[in-house]
Amino acid sequence: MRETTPQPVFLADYQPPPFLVDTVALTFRLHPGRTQVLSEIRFRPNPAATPGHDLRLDGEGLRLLSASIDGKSLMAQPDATGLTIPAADLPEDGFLWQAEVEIAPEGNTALEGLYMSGGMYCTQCEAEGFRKITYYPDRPDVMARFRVRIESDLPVLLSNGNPVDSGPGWAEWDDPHPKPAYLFALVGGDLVATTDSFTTMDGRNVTLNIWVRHGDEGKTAYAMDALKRSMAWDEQVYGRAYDLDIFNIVAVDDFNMGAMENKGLNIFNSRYVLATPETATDADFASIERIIAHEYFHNWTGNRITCRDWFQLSLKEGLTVFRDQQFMGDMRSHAVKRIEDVLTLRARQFREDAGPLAHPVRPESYVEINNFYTATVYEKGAELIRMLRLLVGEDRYRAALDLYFIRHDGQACTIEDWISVFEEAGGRDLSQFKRWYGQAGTPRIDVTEDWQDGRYTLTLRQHTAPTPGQPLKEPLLIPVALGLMGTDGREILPTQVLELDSPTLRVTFDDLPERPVASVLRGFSAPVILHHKLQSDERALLLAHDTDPFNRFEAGRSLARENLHAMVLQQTTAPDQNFIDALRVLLRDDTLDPAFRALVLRLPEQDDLAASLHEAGHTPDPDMIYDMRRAAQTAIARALEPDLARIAQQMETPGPYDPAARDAGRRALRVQAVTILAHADGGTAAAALFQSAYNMTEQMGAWAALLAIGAGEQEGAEFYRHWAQDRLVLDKWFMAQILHASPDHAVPLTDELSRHARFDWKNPNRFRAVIGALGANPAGFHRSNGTGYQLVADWLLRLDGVNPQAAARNSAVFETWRRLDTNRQSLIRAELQRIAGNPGLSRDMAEMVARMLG
Ligand code: 0A1
Ligand code: ZN
Repeated sequence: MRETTPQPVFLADYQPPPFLVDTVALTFRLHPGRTQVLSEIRFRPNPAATPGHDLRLDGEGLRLLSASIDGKSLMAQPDATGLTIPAADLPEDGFLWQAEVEIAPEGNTALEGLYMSGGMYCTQCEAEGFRKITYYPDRPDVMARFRVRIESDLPVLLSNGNPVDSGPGWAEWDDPHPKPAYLFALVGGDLVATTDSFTTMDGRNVTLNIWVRHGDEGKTAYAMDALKRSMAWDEQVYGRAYDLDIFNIVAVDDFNMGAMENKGLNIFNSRYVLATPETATDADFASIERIIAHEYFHNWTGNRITCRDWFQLSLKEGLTVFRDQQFMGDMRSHAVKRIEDVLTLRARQFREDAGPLAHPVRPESYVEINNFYTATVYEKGAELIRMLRLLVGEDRYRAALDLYFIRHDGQACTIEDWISVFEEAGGRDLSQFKRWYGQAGTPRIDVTEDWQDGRYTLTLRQHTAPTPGQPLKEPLLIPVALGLMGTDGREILPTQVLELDSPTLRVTFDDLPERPVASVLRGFSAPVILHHKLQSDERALLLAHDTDPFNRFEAGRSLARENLHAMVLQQTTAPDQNFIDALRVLLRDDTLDPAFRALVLRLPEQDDLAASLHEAGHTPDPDMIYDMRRAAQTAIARALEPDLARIAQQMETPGPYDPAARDAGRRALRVQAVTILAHADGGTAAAALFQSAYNMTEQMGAWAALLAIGAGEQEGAEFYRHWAQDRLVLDKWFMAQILHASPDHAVPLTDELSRHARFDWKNPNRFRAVIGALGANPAGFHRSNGTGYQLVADWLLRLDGVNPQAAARNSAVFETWRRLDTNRQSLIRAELQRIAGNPGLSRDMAEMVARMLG
């Protein structure tokens, strides 16, 4: 709870730690209300810091029982955030700190530090949770060797590193790799493991365990398979092998984020581990594969090489996201993966960059670091690495990474260290590129064309609008991949990469036989908003023939967006015939990957339309967007009914269920076809699919299609009866109803479901499935009477009292408020002010609402 106004931390104020830690020995005597933590920490003065500092240790919510230095007991007086030992009391050459503290994991609802979930002990220490376990210099640039003893009657006791020994009621672990405290982990519980093994390229035999609650052991096979593929991939592609004898993964039900890369002991939100064909959708399987890989890849990019301070968070997160994207592309389809990644980037990161929460990939200040685990740090950070690779080429990218691993292994690094290896291995100056890390906002590129006497000229202009705290923007170095297509659909010029490094760039092409159609920003070569006016027949040409699969998709998407904009602005009730014709051609092209067809067939989401209308200078009206999107679906459904029905038949997968890309793509197209078809056939095909489905993908997809046309009540009841005992499937039951509720029904339904006996609001997954789902239903949430805003604000305040981090994350539903009409703006402002004025507000939430109110 807030007692004084929290002070921001600034990147510019970084100072090296005055003391380093060589070894840490911890003993845990686990008890729900009174866990004792004994620590023995060997400190020595940091030669890189000025001498004579006091020793400052972080510590929050700890009951200090005793403390000593070199065996001499101390009367330390902790304050609210830690304790200080005066320099005069510290031996000059180093010393042993010993302390005993008591903590209460059962009362820890914030899920940070040591807490309990379903009778099991677990930890979450990133970013600053270790200070809730014991007194320590809780900062990533202090790296130490940890040895841990756990005492408890629970059968499974785990920590980082390799097991040393164990007996009845105790276990000891030793981690030979120095690590920051945020990578510490401990688990104690009555768990069951799926066990396998992996032999590394340097011959190390590694035991792999996935630990789950009894009863869940049949749901771990896919996660284990993904883990082994991740380990092999990192060896093949990056030359990185695993470095311990054991790798443990534990699934917990109460977890604020997706998962955590603790050294040798990854802790996962159970939704990213547990899956069977009957309980998990293809999207769930893909998330499991990606997140298992992501956490595993952190072993090198995050753990062996970590961050100097939390401003450098993207050093590990942007890079690890980029690596998991590469892995998923290799496992599945690069084309489809790229499209999906760009859709996520636009939906989450462009949205963040366009509003009051915009911040650079490397922020310059923060109040609460947990508020900066954002799409910008993660997804935009990954885009910066993708651009670097494009700018230096694949071979030099690999050379730069080799250099990074050799030079910085065991260190806590900065973005400067990262850029330097690219400058050296890439052989070029990247000082202008580095601006991407410091400048917030999504650049806009305007493309204009000129065609005269066989000479074709393209002009590119870049502009970045001001963002909070950054009124002036400098030109960035933007790689723009470009190709030219002839009107007969053949490629005239294969892809080349232009470097737009000033406000304007002009390129000319001579001796062309005809005016070409330019395919700009192929592969989405930079995270920018592209404005390139084309005629709809030119877009149709790119949709049909572009050699770049991303731009093929993009041409279809632009056509869809332009049609929907026209419908919203002119209030016409149907899209153009040529758009529908283009969709028909695509639907009938059986040479195309079904997953690709499913993506093109999907209309831009309501939030995408609101953002693009706003970008074009309009005030988006959520109700109108909802109505017009539905009208477009109906027009498409009527026009393409026979084709959609044929696809729904043709894309049947015979089973047994295979989560791999081929069948997943067929299911995606089938569900998409049935979803659109529901707008013409009243849901007949969807209801039939619901009944015949042998997997969760089709069952959920069919039910969602029914919900979206106001049907599906009976199916919902059936779904509940069947799945009420499966907590992850129950999340889907809550979420789907709210997500697809009609605009006037969404708020009352959310209110009703928030009173449901199974709405366990302290569980972050369940909270997101109910309150979060309302925020993801734009026309429902933005009801013009403000009831959606009130309901969400009430719940955020309630959650803030028990789990500030989760509450603050969920508060970002309000981030788009300034693009709305004045009525909605004043309703939201009032709610944000109501939250801000709450006396016991957490630091997390206080920072979020202050930034949103600007
Ligand atoms: N490093 C993890 C994400 C993570 C961050 C913070 C957490 O708790 C505050 C938990 C997990 C990852 O990138 O997967
Ligand atoms: Zn990560």
